[in-house]
Amino acid sequence: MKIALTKHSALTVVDVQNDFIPGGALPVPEGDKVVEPLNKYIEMFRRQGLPIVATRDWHPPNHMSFKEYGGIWPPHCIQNSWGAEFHPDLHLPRDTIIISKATEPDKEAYSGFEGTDLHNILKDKGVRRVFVGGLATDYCVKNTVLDALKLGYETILLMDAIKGVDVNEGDSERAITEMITNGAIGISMEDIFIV
Ligand code: VGL
Ligand code: ZN
Repeated sequence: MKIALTKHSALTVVDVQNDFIPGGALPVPEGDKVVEPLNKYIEMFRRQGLPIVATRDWHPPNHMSFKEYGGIWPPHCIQNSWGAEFHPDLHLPRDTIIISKATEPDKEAYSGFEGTDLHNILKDKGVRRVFVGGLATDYCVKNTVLDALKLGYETILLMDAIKGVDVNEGDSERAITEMITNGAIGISMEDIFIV
């Protein structure tokens, strides 16, 4: 599957934060493995002068997704903590558009579009095609991709730059199937060509 990096393209790097990396509070198995391929995608988009977005889970200390507040997760990605920082090896350019989500105590938001300005920002830049990679395949990547599709973006899933939590065995595989069924196009680095 070949896919063009058109001038209407943008990269979205989802939640590559310390807490989602082995050693963090909510580690995604092999989560660190997405950093190297994502750096290559980042460089590809940067060279073409295309927008790069990085979403981040940005929870208050009393967020409803945390176990002690009735949720299912250990506390993670608390605003301004080490765990909420982007992985130190992720080479985000200075002008990266940072999107903080799930910032309110009583609202969960797995998607980078939910309760944020992301759609408006991309629309203003004339973006029609979004390339999505990062963490976690079965939560924030999935919800971001499904929202992008609903909003009418051509949505490209970067198969070589995603990892899932797999709370239940097979969750990531099922998430990939769901994204593809809904219209996402799964590609790898070598499928991209520059026009
Ligand atoms: C995520 C679980 C809880 C994610 C965020 O970024 O996929 N997963 N909060
Ligand atoms: Zn979270």
